[in-house]
Amino acid sequence: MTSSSAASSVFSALAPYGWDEAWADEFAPHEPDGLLPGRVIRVDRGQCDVLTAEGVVRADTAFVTPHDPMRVVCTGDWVAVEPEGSHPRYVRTYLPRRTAFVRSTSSERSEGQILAANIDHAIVAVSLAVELDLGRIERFLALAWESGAQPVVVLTKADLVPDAVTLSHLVEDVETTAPGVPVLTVSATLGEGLDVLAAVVGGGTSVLLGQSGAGKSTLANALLGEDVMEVQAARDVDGKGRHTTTTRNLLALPGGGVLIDTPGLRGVGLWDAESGVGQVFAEIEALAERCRFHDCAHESEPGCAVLDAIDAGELPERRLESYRKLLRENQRIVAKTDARLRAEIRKDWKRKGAEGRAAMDAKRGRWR
Ligand SMILES: Nc1nc2c(ncn2[C@@H]2O[C@H](COP(=O)(O)OP(=O)(O)OP(=O)(O)O)[C@@H](O)[C@H]2O)c(=O)[nH]1
Ligand SMILES: [Mg+2]
Ligand SMILES: [Zn+2]
Repeated sequence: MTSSSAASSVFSALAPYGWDEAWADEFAPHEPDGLLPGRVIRVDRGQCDVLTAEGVVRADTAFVTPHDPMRVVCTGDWVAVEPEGSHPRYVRTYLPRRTAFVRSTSSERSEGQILAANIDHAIVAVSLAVELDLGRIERFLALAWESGAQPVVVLTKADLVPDAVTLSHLVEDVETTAPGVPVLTVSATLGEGLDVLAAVVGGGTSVLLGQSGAGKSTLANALLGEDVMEVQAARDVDGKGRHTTTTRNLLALPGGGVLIDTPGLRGVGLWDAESGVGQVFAEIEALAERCRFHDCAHESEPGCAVLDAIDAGELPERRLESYRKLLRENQRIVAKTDARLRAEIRKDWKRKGAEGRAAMDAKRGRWR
């Protein structure tokens, strides 16, 4: 095969998984070494499945698994893998990430864990079958904004909400909690709202995030049009069941777009997410610009526009409390982690993310 026809066969094999000119350029320096480009579709202990032009390759990640958990290859990464014939086949490197969803493994420790890389949409699935926890949604959204992807909230199991008025109030509550974030309502059971969701995930890579039992895998199957992901046994609507999905899996959708399903998260700790927190509470940050004092803490200062808004009933007090709580938690984590390490980890994807998004916006006039 000539090198140009090899390149075009790589392109046609990988394009459904998100390969583009920019990734090809990024990969070019590895070509002379005979390495193959591919996307990580799933990772488990020391091994991963990489989708390449030769099909799915089982590869060893020892080369790219240093002690730093943030440097571990993760689902959604584009990697350079060794050619056929080497045993084992190692992943030699991963290409600089455009975006990444990172959380702290717990609020006590300051270790970051990457849940998905190179995502365009971070979809937070929230079950309407249980009481809404707005604070948890805000926490997910802070990390979603921080990832560099566009956050989207999907309210699932709408069929379990008794009536339309209740449903519209729930949607409203979430909308005021998520400025700048599209809020979709779906019922996989009734097949409602799926077309809107399909349109969102039809471009780029989306990751489904949220608690166990939120209905992520059910949505993945609905979007795929076939049952690929295992779904929790019926009648478990309280979200406390066992985790059904245990690995993160990347799937190419028939109508275009790529979806990453993830195991449910009981909780997500913030990890270096100050700007993400700011975006979740955009209306508070906008009000704060109008406070009399630049360093206003919105506690009892005169001329505080934030407190005025609360008094006027325009800003729920809960929002201000939640904002403070998340900022404090974030500061605690930041104080415990190495600033140089954080900067280094972020460097690539902050730059790539901006470039990638600009390219995408230009390509298809985005709705963000
Ligand atoms: N009534 C109703 N039930 C749903 C709907 N979507 C999902 N469910 C049910 O909710 C339960 C959990 O769904 P899953 O898709 O397994 O949830 P998950 O978020 O993937 O859970 P984990 O993999 O554990 O994180 C299953 O019993 C589904 O049948 C819906 O639209 N309506
Ligand atoms: Mg699942
Ligand atoms: Zn103020």
